[in-house]
Amino acid sequence: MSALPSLLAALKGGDRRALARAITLVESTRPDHREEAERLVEAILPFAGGSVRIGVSGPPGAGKSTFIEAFGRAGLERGRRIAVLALDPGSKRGGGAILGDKTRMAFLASAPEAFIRPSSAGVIEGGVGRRTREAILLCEAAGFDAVLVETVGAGQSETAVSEMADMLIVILSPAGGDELQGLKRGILEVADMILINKADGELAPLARRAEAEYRSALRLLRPPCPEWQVPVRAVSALEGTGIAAIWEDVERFRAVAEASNGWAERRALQARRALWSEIEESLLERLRAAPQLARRLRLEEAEVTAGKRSPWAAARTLISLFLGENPASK
Ligand SMILES: Nc1nc2c(ncn2[C@@H]2O[C@H](COP(=O)(O)OP(=O)(O)OP(=O)(O)O)[C@@H](O)[C@H]2O)c(=O)[nH]1
Ligand SMILES: [Mg+2]
Repeated sequence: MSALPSLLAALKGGDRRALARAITLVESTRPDHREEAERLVEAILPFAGGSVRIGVSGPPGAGKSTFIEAFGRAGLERGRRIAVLALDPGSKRGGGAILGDKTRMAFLASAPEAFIRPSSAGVIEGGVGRRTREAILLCEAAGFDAVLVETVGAGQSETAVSEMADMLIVILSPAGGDELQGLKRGILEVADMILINKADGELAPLARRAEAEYRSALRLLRPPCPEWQVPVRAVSALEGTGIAAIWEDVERFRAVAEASNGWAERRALQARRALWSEIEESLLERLRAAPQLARRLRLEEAEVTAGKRSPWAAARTLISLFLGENPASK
């Protein structure tokens, strides 16, 4: 009765509707879906891995979607098949942001060689979906050779996206001179490439100045990949200036990272980290939902809150109970 074999065949054939269905299945939290999704992901693993995974992060409104539209278009012209996973926490506001992205990426949305998937707010945590990693694998199995993941850089999300991307492109707008301070430092540390967008019209001189500023700021930071000098470029996503050339940077980055084995190492490290975060999240989920623990969980929590019991001891008791051990015998 399972529809899995036909879904798998359609997916491998590059069918975009099958890909959309597969991602929905993988994002589903229903236990029966989960089991099927896991089997699907296992089955496509041998066909995945063949793309360049590009994270596109940056502050709200910097022009990430506009960049992806222009960059994706340039990629299609180079014969690439482009998949876009847009993880917009703004979509919490309703369907607005998703519709916005569809219009901002109008060309890609209608191109037969492209696939766009805006993820709903429900599956997004910290700007990155819990199942984005699997969604990337599905895109690869469907034959997409560049997967672009858009996420708002709001603290942790750029690190989360750098956990699944081969290359992280950070998009900044020229206006915020004080962007350099505080907040954005984290983003600069994980960036493999920095683009100062909106280098057009009145903003062009500002963009050039920001370009020089970021370049010198970067000299004080250790690059994420030692062999790679992080490029800083002023571009205009709206007018397309400097956008097509970014594909050369991507290819150069790949060549450098592959030569030093950094490419494979990064992916291996990411897979290992994904395993551990999966273990952590699943264990916690099961512990929180364990019926035999429910009453005791509330009790211990109340005692800890009231300062009558240490969190340390309470956690140990709860974990022992969860594992079916006798908490008294420690
Ligand atoms: N002048 C100029 N405006 C741009 C450029 N790129 C984007 N914009 C404008 O900036 C605004 C935000 O662009 P988006 O592409 O939606 O930015 P975003 O970073 O995806 O925004 P969020 O996803 O909401 O965080 C829009 O009004 C764009 O038209 C550019 O290169 N030059
Ligand atoms: Mg956007």
